[in-house]
Amino acid sequence: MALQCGIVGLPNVGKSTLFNSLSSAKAEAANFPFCTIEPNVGVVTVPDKRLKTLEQLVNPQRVLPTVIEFVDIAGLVKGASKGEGLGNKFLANIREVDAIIHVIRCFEDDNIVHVAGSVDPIFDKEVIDTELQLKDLESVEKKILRIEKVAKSGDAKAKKELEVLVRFRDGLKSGLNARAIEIEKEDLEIIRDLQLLTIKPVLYVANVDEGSIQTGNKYVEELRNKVQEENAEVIVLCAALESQIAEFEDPEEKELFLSEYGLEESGLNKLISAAYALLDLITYFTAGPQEVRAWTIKKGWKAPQAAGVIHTDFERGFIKAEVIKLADYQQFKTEAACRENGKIAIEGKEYIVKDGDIMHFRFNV
Ligand SMILES: Nc1nc2c(ncn2[C@@H]2O[C@H](COP(=O)(O)OP(=O)(O)O)[C@@H](O)[C@H]2O)c(=O)[nH]1
Ligand SMILES: [Mg+2]
Repeated sequence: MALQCGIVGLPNVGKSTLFNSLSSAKAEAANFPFCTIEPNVGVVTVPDKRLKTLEQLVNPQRVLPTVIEFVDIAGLVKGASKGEGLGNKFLANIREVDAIIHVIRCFEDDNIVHVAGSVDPIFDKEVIDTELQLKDLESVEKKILRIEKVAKSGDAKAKKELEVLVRFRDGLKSGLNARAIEIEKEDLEIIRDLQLLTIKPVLYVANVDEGSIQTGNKYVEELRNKVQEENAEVIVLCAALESQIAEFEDPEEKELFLSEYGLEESGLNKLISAAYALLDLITYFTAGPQEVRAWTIKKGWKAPQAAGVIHTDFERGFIKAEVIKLADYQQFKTEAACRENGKIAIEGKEYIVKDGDIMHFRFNV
């Protein structure tokens, strides 16, 4: 279940540089079939220190991390919602992704043309936001036209729908992203079919110059202040530097290089982890002599659904799950020792899988 994050932003802000660093970053675990699926779609392993811990305990033949996909979505310019610059195609690309990574230029470089003439993160953000909002507005207004008549005839359900839609129309018109418009959870159904672009979770990447990765700069501050109202995260990195970091194969050399810049981990790692959290994803593990493996599920999933990620048979024929906590595995070292010490919990269909659980499913088909 690889979820996709779409990288969006104005031209020349560093999207492709970032995307290329993500796709050329050496996979953290050996044997991982790392690849670029299409020229603009890359599969990225999710860095997870717990895999190393498990590998040392279990000593398996192979280790498989979990992945997410990144899509380099080019071509978003002012007027995209009206079809400018291949606008519709790229807006359609955004519709398909699960979350948005909005790259904003926060570096100065006279050699690199800024589409609007000067570096201005808030302006840039608003150009993109506006295009997406206009497209959403179009979808909302279409649906309003469809149900208005029914609502006016007194149909209670249609009336309620209309009320919610009008709230979205007015919000979007006033420059709000759909995600910032308050709505009752049960009313989300009303707009689900519209697949609004600005309701997707978002995080911002402030692409800064090398000198500002630790301290940030005035552009980053502006951006941070601005996105506070959306409760969104801002990841500060230097895309140009990331593409160098991504080239290191030797982890020690890489660490040394990072420490020269006062960094503990690469910006890419930070970005991948943040994207994972943004998507509301958690990881559980399976561990055996053949394979230690990380699996991605949504927060809140119950055991059978989680088992279904491995194989649909596991879900259909689910009987029970044996669960070990990583801390217990670390303390007792082996599965057998965990069992002897009562550290394997037997859980049923209602068990909600927790981040970091080590799972063993029993099933019958
Ligand atoms: N100085 C500097 N230049 C960058 C950085 N990131 C990207 N660039 C340059 O900006 C130009 C546009 O980058 P690109 O990734 O193609 O932008 P895109 O249009 O958003 O995909 C290229 O010449 C990059 O080398 C950065 O962090 N610092
Ligand atoms: Mg590009």
